[in-house]
Amino acid sequence: ELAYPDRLNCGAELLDATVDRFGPDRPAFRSASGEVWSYGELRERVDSLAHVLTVDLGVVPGNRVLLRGPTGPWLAACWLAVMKAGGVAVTVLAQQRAQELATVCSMAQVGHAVCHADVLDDLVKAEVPGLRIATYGGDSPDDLLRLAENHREPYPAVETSADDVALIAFTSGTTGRPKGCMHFHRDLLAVADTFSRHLLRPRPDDVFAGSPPLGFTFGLGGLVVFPLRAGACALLLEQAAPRALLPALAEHRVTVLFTAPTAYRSMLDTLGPYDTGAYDLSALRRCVSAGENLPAATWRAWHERTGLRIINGIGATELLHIFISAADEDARPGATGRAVPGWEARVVDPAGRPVADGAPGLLAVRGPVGCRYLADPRQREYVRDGWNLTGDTYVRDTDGYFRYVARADDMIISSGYNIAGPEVEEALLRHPDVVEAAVVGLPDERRGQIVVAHVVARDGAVLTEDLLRTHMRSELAPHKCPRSFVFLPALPRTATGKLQRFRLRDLE
Ligand code: 3SK
Repeated sequence: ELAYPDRLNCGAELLDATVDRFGPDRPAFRSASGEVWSYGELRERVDSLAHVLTVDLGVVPGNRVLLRGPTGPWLAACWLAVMKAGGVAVTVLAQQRAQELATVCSMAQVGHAVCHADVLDDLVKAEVPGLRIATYGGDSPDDLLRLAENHREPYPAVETSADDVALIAFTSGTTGRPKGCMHFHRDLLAVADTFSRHLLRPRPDDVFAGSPPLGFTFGLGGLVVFPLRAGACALLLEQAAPRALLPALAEHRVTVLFTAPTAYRSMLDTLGPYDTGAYDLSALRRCVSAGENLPAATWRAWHERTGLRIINGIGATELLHIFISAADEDARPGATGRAVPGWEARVVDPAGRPVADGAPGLLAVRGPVGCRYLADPRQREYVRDGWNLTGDTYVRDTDGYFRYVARADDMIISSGYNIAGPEVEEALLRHPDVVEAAVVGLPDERRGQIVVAHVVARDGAVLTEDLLRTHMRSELAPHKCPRSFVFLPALPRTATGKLQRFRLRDLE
């Protein structure tokens, strides 16, 4: 049971309390260029920024402040400054364009924005009425970092309530319709005190790194909240594509990695078939995968190559971070894991009644963080009787392990058979020349739907429809085998790396 005081400011808890516990000298953030910020330096910078926000920009507690920039120590410092000033951070991705930014600002009633100078254009183009924009990282005389030099004194954190909204995070919109999810100060600590504390078990000498951006709660949690809560260090990489990730893991002796299944596959491709080759990954001790289903084949290949057991997990922007997972000896390839301590999970039918173990149904979870959409009627669909329905179809085994079947609306019904796309994708990925695979159901007069596979072939491989058809017949029952195959150079993904199946359906 998590108990937090009524007066709680997560910025103060993550930063000031950590400095009090571990002292100011330990490293807090690093950047790819090798720059290191100690906890003491981080606190000074955050406090100066919090003064700028309140004195120069007029932010008062409760104001919503958009944060936009590439992942890096300054973006993380701005987030902490907004927290300490009692503001509400509205996080977006640096890649989001004018129209998307206009939508987010209007939905979240954003009055202030802190934006990196390099990505200012789209925010200006968004023409948000009344928006006060402050830039950082540029050469303007009123750049935030220049203004911060005028404020050297400590900033006492605003005494927010544990239940005050601290963060509005937007779902990445795999279906093209974003939703704003509100999270309280206590929620930010709760995800650290459940998943991170019990599964990740970080140490103060850990170095965290990964690919999810800070505008995605997977990244904000894994690369800022969890390391700070543990007094550890985070390497914040602006360029975290898989090709840049491997050298950074080796060079900075990263110990805890957060990334998605595609990045594990692409790193495996670079590493070559037998060992980790040119990359010294010997410091790595924790590898987390979330954001998408992790196929058993990817888990096994990573284990074979590095000796490390990936900590698979399922999380959601609505619930902030990971709520089902398994680590170490408990990890089971092909399963997501069990409910994280502090969370409950079950599988239910459309009426909300639990189904028998082994039968597929809708995943329902509840725990210290709940879904609170910003004025969206879909709230009623997501939360029923206090349980959050994540939109995933799952099976629970008798020993409490949860296995992913598909997104609930991605089940394919063909000639009366229920077919789970991920099972077909796993079989496609077992072909040595397939690097990415996505399966969708397309309308068909005779069968209702047919299974169509979209495949990205390994560079230089000669892969034909006939070869794949033969492979699939040896892997799966005939009704699950794709009727047609489409070869693509890459799969369509959101900026947070999630597959956009609706775009594959639209291809036809
Ligand atoms: O979207 C997800 O899958 C996710 C995973 C982990 C943590 C947070 C999120 C949003």
